[in-house]
Amino acid sequence: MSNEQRELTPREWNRRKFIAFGVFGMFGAVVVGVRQWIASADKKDGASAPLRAVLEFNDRLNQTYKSDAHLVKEYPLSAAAPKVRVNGYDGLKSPIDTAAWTLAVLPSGAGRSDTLHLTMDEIRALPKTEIVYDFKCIEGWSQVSHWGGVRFRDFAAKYLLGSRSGHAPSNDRPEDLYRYMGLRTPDGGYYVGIDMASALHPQTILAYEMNGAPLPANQGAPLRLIIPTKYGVKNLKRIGTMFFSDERPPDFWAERGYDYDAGL
Ligand SMILES: Nc1nc2c(c(=O)[nH]1)N[C@H]1C(S)=C(S)[C@@H](COP(=O)(O)O)O[C@H]1N2
Ligand SMILES: [Mo]
Repeated sequence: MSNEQRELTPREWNRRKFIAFGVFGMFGAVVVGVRQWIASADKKDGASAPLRAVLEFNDRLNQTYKSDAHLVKEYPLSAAAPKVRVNGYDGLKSPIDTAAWTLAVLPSGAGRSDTLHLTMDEIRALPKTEIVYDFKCIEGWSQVSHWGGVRFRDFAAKYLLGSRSGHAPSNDRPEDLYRYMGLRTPDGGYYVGIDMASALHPQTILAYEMNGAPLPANQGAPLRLIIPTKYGVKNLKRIGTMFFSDERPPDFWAERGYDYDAGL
């Protein structure tokens, strides 16, 4: 009979139980100790110092992912789906007269005290960019799709939006930026908040074309947000109003329990 198959004597059993409970007990003591350390540590911004350190680490990681250096993968035109899925009709339920539409930009920061009303002609006059990328919905589907429009950063530089100073905004001067951009549909039926670093990311665009043609109504005509660094929920269709603030703008899906950032 080999050693492994031999039955253990009661003494050997006891010895094993003793070791097992000893290891278990030590593990438990470590868990309790760490919990007490976290609970007794000084608080910083409402969280104990050890937890705050973890949050700050996550924040730095997040900022790195949002930086200009981190680009979402792009695809050749041939990879774009000819028929793009439609998902989400909130804020799109009434008909839209795209000829009469204007984008309202609420006042914020130095230099502007009036609401700006921009026409599609003014927006189309800005440098045009295109992107083909894998659009991802939080519900679990994704699709390579092709969008055209103006980079948000070019738009913001032209109209001097999002900065406190009233100068062109830049991720190189985060202290001069409002923390968020808020967007909502003309009827207020759908609304999102976007952190400024992500809004100013080089792949974020105010899109007016899909597959080389003007946006269809159910895909956000005349103007929608395309923000490849975030899930579909943040890609608001049919933008009516834009504003900038340090407080988190109301966000339709965050109010319904989804992650506010919805970053990828
Ligand atoms: N106005 C508006 N924008 C919206 C939504 C919506 O319900 N209303 N749904 C969002 C969600 S969850 C997704 S996945 C994308 C879908 O974009 P698509 O219809 O062009 O595929 O739009 C986003 N933007
Ligand atoms: Mo979605």
